[in-house]
Amino acid sequence: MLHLIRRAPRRAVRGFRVHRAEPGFLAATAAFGPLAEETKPLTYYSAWFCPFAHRATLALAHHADVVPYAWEEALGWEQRPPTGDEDLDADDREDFWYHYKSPGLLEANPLGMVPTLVDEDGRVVTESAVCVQFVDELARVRGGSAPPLVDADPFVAARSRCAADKVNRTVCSGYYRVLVRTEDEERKEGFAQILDGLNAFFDDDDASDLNGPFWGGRASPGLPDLVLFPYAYRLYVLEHYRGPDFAVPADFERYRRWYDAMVALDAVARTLPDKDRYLAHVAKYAHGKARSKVGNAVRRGAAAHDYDDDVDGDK
Ligand SMILES: N[C@@H](CCC(=O)N[C@@H](CS)C(=O)NCC(=O)O)C(=O)O
Repeated sequence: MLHLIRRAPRRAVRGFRVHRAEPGFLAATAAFGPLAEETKPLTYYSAWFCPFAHRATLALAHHADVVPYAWEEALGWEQRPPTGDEDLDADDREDFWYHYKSPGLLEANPLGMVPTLVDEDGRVVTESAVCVQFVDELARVRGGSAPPLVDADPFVAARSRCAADKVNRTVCSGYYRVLVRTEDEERKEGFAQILDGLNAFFDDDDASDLNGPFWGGRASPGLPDLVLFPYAYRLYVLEHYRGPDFAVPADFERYRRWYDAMVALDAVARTLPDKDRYLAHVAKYAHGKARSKVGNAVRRGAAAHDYDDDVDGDK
C-alpha cells in the first residue's frame, strides 16, 4: 500500500512571489503486513525542512511497520504585499518571506503549525514531542515490532520527558538564537547555550551504565534522541553562516558517538533532508528575511520555545 503526496494548490498574491510547498523528500510510506493492510493511514502535515516535524518523521520511520501515513507537504515560502497596518517600514517588508500554508493544514490545525497528524476520524494531534509520543503509543497498541521510544518503566519515562524538554530549551532554542539574533555577542551566547545543552544531555544520561550510545544508555533511540537529533543534524548551518567559532568542538566525543549511531540507523538515514537544499532554505533566517512564529519570537528577544501564537503570528 503506497500513499502518495497530495499537492497544495498555488495561491496567487499579486506582484509577489509565491513558492508553493515544495515536494517533500519523503512523500510516501509503504505499509506492510496484515495489520497495516487494515490500518488507515494518518494524514501527516509536514514540511521537508522543518526540524520540529523531523521529530515526528523519525517516530513514523521508527514505527513504519504499524503506523502508515500519507505526507502532505504543507508549508512553503511566499511574499506578501504590505497591508499598511504593520509596525515597521513597509519598504522593508517587501523583502520578507512568510510561510505559505496549505488549506488542508489550516483546516486541521488553525494555528497552521507542522507537524500536525490527523487520523481517519479527523482527530488532530499537534506539537512535535507529543506527536512522537502519540506515534509511539499507537505502535504499542498495534503491536509494532520496533522498541518503544518511551520506556515502559514510568520512572525512566518521566526522566526521558524531562531530558527531552531540557534539550529543547537549550540546544534547539540556541540554534534559533544563533541563526536569528543579529548581535555577535548574542550569537556567541546562543552557541554556548548549545554546547552546555549537549554536555548536560550526556551528563544526565547515566553514561556510566551504557548499554548503547543513545540517551540513558539505551540500545535504541528514544524520545530525547528524537527531540535533539533534527537540530544536531542541522548544526552545520551555524558554522556555514556564522563562522568556524560556531562548530561543535572535535573533543565532544560522547556527542559524536551518539550522532554517528543515530545516522547509522536505517530509520534515521531515510529521513535526512539534503544539506545544500536546507542551507539555501535557511538563508532567509540567516539573513533576517524569514517570518515565522519561532523567528518572530526570537527577533523580539524571546526564546524559540516561548513563541506565542497570538503575539508572534504573521507580521
Ligand atoms: N512547538 C511546535 C513548533 C513547530 C514549528 O514551529 N513549526 C514551524 C515550521 S519549522 C511552523 O509550523 N511554522 C509556521 C509558522 O511559524 O507560522 C512543535 O514543537 O511542534
